[in-house]
Amino acid sequence: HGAASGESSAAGAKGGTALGEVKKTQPTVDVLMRAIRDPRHLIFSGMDATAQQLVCDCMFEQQARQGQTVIKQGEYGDIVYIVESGRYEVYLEQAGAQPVASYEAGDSFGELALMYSCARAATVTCTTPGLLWGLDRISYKKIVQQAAASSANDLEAMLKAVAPLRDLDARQLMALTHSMQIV
Ligand code: 1OR
Repeated sequence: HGAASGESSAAGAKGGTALGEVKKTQPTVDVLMRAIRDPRHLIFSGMDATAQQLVCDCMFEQQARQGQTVIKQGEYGDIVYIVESGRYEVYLEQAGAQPVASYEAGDSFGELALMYSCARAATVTCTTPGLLWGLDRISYKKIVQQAAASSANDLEAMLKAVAPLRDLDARQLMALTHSMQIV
């Protein structure tokens, strides 16, 4: 299915495209926003509120069947998931037949392949029928890049207002903006 078949196909097949909004009910939005803001989910929790809202808007629905392998260790992966319902178990080839972790509503998985551009580090299977929400790699990248560009713009506007920096040209201002760090 989608996870193995190219970067945008999974979202495209569900009617969403990269950065395209997918309609959701309020209870689903509540589940997703709570999970996106959950400090355990590093892929989302470090984003600003605008980016978090975009993540929610862009997530697309994926039904999970009982017994389905949602993620297979070693494969290419381009979707991070939030669980709306169902139960999911994590297996590591190196750990044998016993699951090493499990997920249920409000949990998230599949972030490692997106954050570190690596193969799937574990297998995740669905043990009850369930509903997942996915964010594809292209949308994720665009959201992160937009957030970076927008904070660079804010910072540049702030620097422009600082009297001693008023004579910098656009190139110098940009160089300064990009060399600054949050401390
Ligand atoms: P992913 O994109 O690699 C598999 O696809 C997902 O399983 C992974 O992201 C995590 O979200 C999730 N090691 C690797 N992946 C894990 C692990 C795990 N637990 C959950 N996932 N463990 C071994 C650490 C040495 C944790 C065992 C408790």
